[in-house]
Amino acid sequence: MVHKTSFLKSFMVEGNIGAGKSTFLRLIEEHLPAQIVYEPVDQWQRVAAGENLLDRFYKDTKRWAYTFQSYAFITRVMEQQKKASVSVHGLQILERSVYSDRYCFAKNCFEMGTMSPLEWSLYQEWFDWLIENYVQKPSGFIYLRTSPEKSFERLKKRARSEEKVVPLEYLTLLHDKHEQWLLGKEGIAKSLIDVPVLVIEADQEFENYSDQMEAHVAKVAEFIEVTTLGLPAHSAIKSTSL
Ligand code: TTP
Ligand code: MG
Repeated sequence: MVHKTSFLKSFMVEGNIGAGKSTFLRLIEEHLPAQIVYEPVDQWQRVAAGENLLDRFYKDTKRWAYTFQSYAFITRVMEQQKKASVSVHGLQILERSVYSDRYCFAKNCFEMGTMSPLEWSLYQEWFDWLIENYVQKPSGFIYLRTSPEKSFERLKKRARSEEKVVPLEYLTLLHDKHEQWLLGKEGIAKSLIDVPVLVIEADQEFENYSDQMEAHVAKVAEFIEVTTLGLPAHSAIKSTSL
């Protein structure tokens, strides 16, 4: 999130937990002239007084969901602004956004009953105000789409200790939320409906497969070019440079 006066164009990489967003962005960073903003998950793991908020959240979700979602929002804003202030590019590509916080995670917490109706109502009230007044509309979403089973497999492989308790069922719920939001455009703010979405099918491994990754990079480059310059898709240059 950047203040509305920002000149930066921003694209958000979305997708389930373990989809491979960080890995994807590390590889994108090698090919495209854009500033990459990673999600501040390390900040969620080390907060004040030596406490780990991500761990608290998974161990007692009902107690910590609202706190976690509030802190996730504010740290995302802080990280993006900090990066924007030193950016040499006119373009940012971010790992996730305040929109997936809300339309996937916070909404899911409310539906699962780990966020109370009061907390959900407070969350939406300040969220709407901040979005309306301080958030620049994203130029596009890049949806790294995986099956819940593949996200689960990758999550197990990377073995982030706080996530030991995450079951496949939870990833399935979050997968459905991503689909409803990014593909179905269900229940989202009017201002987001026309934001273009690029779907990258990502069940197939891309980390050590340069052909696969090159194809993804080319798609992302074309998407950014078409979206920011308003060109018809077929006229975009099919190369990895912008
Ligand atoms: P993700 O934002 O999905 O990031 P990731 O690094 O797990 O994904 P990838 O492998 O694709 O890079 O989630 C980070 C952790 O934070 C994960 O345990 C889920 C949790 N989380 C929430 O509980 N609520 C939220 O709103 C967000 C954004 C994350
Ligand atoms: Mg990540």
